[in-house]
Amino acid sequence: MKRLVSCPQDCPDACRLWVTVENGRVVEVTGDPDHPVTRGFACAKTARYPERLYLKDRPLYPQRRVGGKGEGRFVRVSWDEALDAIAERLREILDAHGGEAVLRYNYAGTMGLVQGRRPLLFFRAIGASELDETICSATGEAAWAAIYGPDKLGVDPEDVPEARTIVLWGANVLSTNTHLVPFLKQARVRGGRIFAVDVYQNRTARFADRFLRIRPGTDAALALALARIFFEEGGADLDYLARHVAGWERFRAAARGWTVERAAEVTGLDPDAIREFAKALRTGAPQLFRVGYGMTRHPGGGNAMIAVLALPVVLGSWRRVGGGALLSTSGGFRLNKARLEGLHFWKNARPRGYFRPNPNARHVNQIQLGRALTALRDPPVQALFVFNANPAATAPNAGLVRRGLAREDLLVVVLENAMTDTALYADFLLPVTHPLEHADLYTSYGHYWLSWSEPAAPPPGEARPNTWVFAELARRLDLDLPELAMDAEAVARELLDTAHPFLVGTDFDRLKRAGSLKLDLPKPFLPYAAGRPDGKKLTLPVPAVRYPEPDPGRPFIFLTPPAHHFLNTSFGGVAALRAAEGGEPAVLLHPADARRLGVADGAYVRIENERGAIRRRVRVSPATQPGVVVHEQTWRGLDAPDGLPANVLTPDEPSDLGGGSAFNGARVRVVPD
Ligand SMILES: Nc1nc2c(c(=O)[nH]1)N[C@H]1C(S)=C(S)[C@@H](COP(=O)(O)OP(=O)(O)OC[C@H]3O[C@@H](n4cnc5c(=O)[nH]c(N)nc54)[C@H](O)[C@@H]3O)O[C@H]1N2
Ligand SMILES: Nc1nc2c(c(=O)[nH]1)N[C@H]1C(S)=C(S)[C@@H](COP(=O)(O)OP(=O)(O)OC[C@H]3O[C@@H](n4cnc5c(=O)[nH]c(N)nc54)[C@H](O)[C@@H]3O)O[C@H]1N2
Ligand SMILES: [Mo]
Repeated sequence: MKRLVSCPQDCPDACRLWVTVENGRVVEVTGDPDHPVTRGFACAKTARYPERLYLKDRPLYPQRRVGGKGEGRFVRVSWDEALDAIAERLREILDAHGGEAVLRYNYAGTMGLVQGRRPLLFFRAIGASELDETICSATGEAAWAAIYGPDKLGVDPEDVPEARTIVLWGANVLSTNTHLVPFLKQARVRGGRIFAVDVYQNRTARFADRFLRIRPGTDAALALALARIFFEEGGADLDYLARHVAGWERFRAAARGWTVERAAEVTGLDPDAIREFAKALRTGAPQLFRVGYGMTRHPGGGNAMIAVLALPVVLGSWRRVGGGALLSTSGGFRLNKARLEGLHFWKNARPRGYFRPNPNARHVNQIQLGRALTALRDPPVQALFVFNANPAATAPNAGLVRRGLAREDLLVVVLENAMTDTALYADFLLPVTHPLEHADLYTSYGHYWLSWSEPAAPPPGEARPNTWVFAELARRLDLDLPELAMDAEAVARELLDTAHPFLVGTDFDRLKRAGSLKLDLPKPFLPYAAGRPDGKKLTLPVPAVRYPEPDPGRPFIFLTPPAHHFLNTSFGGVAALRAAEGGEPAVLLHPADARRLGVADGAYVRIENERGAIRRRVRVSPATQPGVVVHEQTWRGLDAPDGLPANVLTPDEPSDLGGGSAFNGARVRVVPD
């Protein structure tokens, strides 16, 4: 039997996949040839779903901890036993400390709106601490909003073949957005030129026609120098700026200080390479800037992104099909989310029993989970529910996260369909369905297709969907939450009940029949051709240029970008994908640094800073640059030689904008082992 489903992963591609099922098990996965973005190919990761779904250590039954915290020793219990015990402890906590003593930690293990977002309603009902979901896109979002306003509307990837100069700026699309590549190749066939701006020579850098290897965290300097050239030598669209943009004169004045020579000094780029890049941009309209979040994951990353996102505004690129910027397309999906996550409880709900919605509940920034678990008082966090995430590996300052998870008095409940570093710390490990085993509605952040997905195969063991687990807990707390009992189809109908013009033609029945439907975007789609979609002007703020200063005590920048064969840690259990990544985590070290440190290719080093230390094998490679150690992500601690994830070294101080993560701001020492 074959079924057409949506790929649930946290990835811009949001593919449609054909899944072959035999004897109730998924045995093969291929890309849907009829989907205009998936175009018939599955990536290296999803092709491995047949292994990923049925890993030997997948939790199949509810389990209760018997060993010490973090040891991962469990006994099987029944669902009733697990849920009764969790509910009893929750009642004690709610009685003694109130709702804020309960914290959720969730992210995008599934992009499905039902299993991804609906569980939040349970936490809002009991007045739990709020989690600010900042780990990935918060800084980029804030930078986008500063110029373009609240709606994130990127260039339609299907228009990319129209672009003539394409910049892949801090976006390793050959690994992280592979379904954009056919569009890039089409643009190239039509005469388009492709530039990559990155810190190390990844797959995208090798694919590009020109690669600019920039020092980490210095993008604002390059962007301002380019802007200066556009204003002084031509390219700036003064008509567009005058009509549709506020603040551009101040931006122009700020750029004036950034000569090519000064930018070259800061960025480490060759001045002629900057001039050539500027010339290609100002003479090669339409220009497309495909920007990634990598450059935002720095202490000054938000402002760096503002500087880069200003370029298509200065050039007036948005006026032409294929021109502009593409960070995310998520703002196109104007679903009716009023009731999805329980935010409506904050309006006029009357408290009764444990139903105590609290619009003033304290906020916990997710990148500071370790601090929240170890330092918060009044009340301390007493119960943590983890779903759709693996923070013991993926959150910054992971050593502190682990110390928090190891607290004897903290109830840790983990909902999982795979074994993870976090699951090892669970008091109760609850088996949940994989998204190929439940129905859900999917949007995308890399294209404009909405999709509906039905289960391809039955769940193994006693796995249940997230929403079932929270509905059962709600019942045990006498919470009357009919929303948690609604099936996925009913939730999807509610989400699609909107009058937004992008969704007028998309009712649920039509979507169910088609499987996937494109939003009704205006044709041609030129969202910022005449200012913001809401009629206001765009704004060009003056970016604060802040780049890494030398730090003799910690001379290396520790860069942790995504690995080609992983999707965060979601495929970490698949041996073939670990093998494709080299079998064990390794770091790239530049030959000059390796010589200086006396480290040979294949040797082990200690990488350390004030937060902790990890042991890794070295690959000596000119793909990185002197002073930068690259550790591709995200390996589970479970698979590292020392049992520790790279994130024990990364900072939990937020970046400059939006409270987002600054993983790539980590500074370290490298010591031969
Ligand atoms: N194969 C694979 N695909 C994925 C993922 C994965 O783990 N693996 N993760 C998914 C997720 S959750 C996300 S958010 C996206 C992320 O996808 P991307 O946006 O591509 O990834 P980033 O982490 O943002 O890093 C992109 C690039 O930024 C570079 N970079 C880091 N610092 C700087 C800098 O200061 N300046 C410049 N110019 N470049 C810099 C990194 O070297 C890296 O090559 O990918 C998704 N797709
Ligand atoms: N050093 C460093 N760290 C990083 C990054 C980096 O660039 N550098 N990237 C960051 C980024 S961009 C992101 S987005 C975060 C991601 O970090 P996480 O959100 O922790 O992502 P994953 O590790 O993939 O964990 C998702 C988990 O959800 C589970 N899951 C899948 N479907 C379901 C379901 O239906 N129900 C439940 N309960 N679970 C499910 C999967 O099995 C998986 O274990 O990591 C961040 N961490
Ligand atoms: Mo992400």
